Amino acid sequence: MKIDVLTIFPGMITSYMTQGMMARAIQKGLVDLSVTDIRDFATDKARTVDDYPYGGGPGMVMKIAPVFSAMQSLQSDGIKRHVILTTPQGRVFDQSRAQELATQSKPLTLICGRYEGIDERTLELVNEEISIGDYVLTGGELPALVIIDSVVRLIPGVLGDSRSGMEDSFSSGYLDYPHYTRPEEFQGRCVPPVLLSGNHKEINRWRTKQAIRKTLKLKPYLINTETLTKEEQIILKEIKEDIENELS
Ligand code: 4GM
Repeated sequence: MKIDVLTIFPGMITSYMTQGMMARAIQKGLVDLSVTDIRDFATDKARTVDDYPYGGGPGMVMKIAPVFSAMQSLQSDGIKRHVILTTPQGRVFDQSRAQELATQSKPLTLICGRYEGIDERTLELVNEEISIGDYVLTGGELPALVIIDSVVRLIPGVLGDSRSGMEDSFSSGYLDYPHYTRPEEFQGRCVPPVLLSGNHKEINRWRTKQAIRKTLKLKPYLINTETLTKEEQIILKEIKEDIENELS
């Protein structure tokens, strides 16, 4: 997957992308990342990328010209891109949008804004505004990295042969089931016995039940009762009975 990032802080992007799974994905050739410093496209001696807002008010606004030139330079290869601007105004990002971005064929371009905002006319270059949540940050770099990380881990081969992000628990629509590793007992706290049973059918059922139970408790809006499998419906009924029994 080809990913371009436009930013005035390229080091923020490269420092994250040269560690761990992201670095591995790049080494394996599964991700072709290029980071463009918007400041390289400023035309004055001071390499200015921001200016005062028309109409007055506090703060600075990111200028359109350097962003336009940086995009033009990218687009010189003639390849159509899916251009994302990370802003608080955008649709809030989630796992299903990550999946869609991971499976679409166009290269991804992420533009990171800074200052109080970006000149509105820059939106002409943008296919989609994405927000990572309803809060304001000093720049779009962290949101861009959040989006890239969540998309890259879904590319087949990134997580390794035995795991697939497309199959991970959140993709099933539920929160993850609880995990345990050695020791079997830590200062009186034991691992649930079913996990030591070696009975994989029972283990899978227990995990599904735990995942549904946790989701029902913490994020009930994630459960779509219309798309549950027969087995999930039975488990959900069981959970509701368990909860009632616990209350009485
Ligand atoms: C305004 C316009 C994204 C501000 C463009 C960016 C929060 C998010 C910025 C921008 C941001 C978010 C920078 N703050 N919730 N600040 O995803 O890039």
